Amino acid sequence: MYWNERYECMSQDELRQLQWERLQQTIERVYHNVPYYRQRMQEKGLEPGDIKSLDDLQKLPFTNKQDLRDNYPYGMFATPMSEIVRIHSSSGTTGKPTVVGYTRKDISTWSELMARCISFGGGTKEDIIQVAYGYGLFTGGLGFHYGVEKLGASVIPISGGNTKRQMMIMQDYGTTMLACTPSYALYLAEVMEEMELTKDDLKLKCGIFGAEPWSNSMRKEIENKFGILALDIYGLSEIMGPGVACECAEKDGLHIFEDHFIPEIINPETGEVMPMGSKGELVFTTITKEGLPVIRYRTRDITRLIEEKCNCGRTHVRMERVSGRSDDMLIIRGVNVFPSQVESVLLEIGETEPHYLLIVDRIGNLDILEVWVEVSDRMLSDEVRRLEQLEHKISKEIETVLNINAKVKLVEPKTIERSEGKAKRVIDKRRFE
Ligand code: DLL
Repeated sequence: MYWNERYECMSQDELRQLQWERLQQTIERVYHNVPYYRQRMQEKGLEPGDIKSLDDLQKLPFTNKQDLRDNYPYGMFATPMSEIVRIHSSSGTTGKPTVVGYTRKDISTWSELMARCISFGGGTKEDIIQVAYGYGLFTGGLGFHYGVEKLGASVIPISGGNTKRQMMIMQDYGTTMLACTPSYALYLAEVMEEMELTKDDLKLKCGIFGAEPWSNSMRKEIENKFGILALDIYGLSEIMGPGVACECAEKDGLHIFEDHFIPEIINPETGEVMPMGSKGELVFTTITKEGLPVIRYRTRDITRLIEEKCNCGRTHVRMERVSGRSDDMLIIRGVNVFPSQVESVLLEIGETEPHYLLIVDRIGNLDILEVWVEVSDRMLSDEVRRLEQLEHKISKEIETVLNINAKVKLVEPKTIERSEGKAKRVIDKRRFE
């Protein structure tokens, strides 16, 4: 039933001891190998020896996405490049992406944790697992891929897209488990119906879905349409990729793999650590990573930790499903999008006014992004063809930069509501509750 019972069911005492040993090693490693961390610690008058217990972790400064970007591309790596065997990167920032590197041991840990996640859904080496997360710089595809191989199941590395073919393969190859974003799973279900297939034509029994927020009602819909168990998987590139936390079959929170990551919940406004059970921003410290160890990384994801013992017998703390973000990042069709990225595209083109609004909706099972931009009266009095050309140009540029399709609508001056405080740049009509 367990993939690695020794670690999954460790007693609290043993787990804290293991974390403490691993944390010390990590702090030594970053202090000696990463100038950024050494400098940040020195600014606070800290040396590795000043961290005397797990509680002292709170003395260390936070790390943000911006810190990774400031040290682009490899400045935060704690090993020479000769030890790095894989590079991924995350989308979702204006300008440069975040680059992450893995040593051979990091890849092995990641595969181990992914094998754990797949076994949470009942996966064994008998299974045939269709990985429909994107392969490439995104961590979803390859992260799952290596986990399936580690488990000894058969992987179908189909990547995302080509939905009819996905369904054909699912039917013909006898896929038993599916890995993709929850919104893509719903889209697959829709195409299944269009192809006049039913769940009885498939051998699917479980799906492991994540990389974007979803809800319990979406879970029910996916479970009913495919007749499967649908589990939530969480992760982020900076910490590892998928497999930082995953739901077990109890479907009551995601177990965070505490033998490799130490979670904290902080108040996103003040940075203070909050008591167990409070809702706030999730922060992670990695304690086994070699290539890119991270100390107190602010995920911006909002959740709550659940300390009570889980019925599955595993002892790792659980997190509630992510309920929002403390910044304005959106996830549209699995792609991380910051409104500022759209803003810089508009500024770059320079033919519009600086007022814009992103409207995100879900039509059928697909996320739709509409971008409203104000143009001057003079511009509006131009020929329709010129306006259409501009809409097209903006939409194409957004696609190039963000890798996402957007419908651009040029609107009259003052159409977009002005605000006295923070500008409201986004209307998200999707429901994740
Ligand atoms: O999305 C890694 C991943 C791949 C996770 C496949 C699960 C499955 P990034 O592209 O770096 O990495 O995006 C990380 O996505 O901070 C969350 O805001 C969001 N996210 C990831 N999983 C979930 C989830 C991958 N289960 C960002 N629920 C994170 C809600 C999620 N949000």
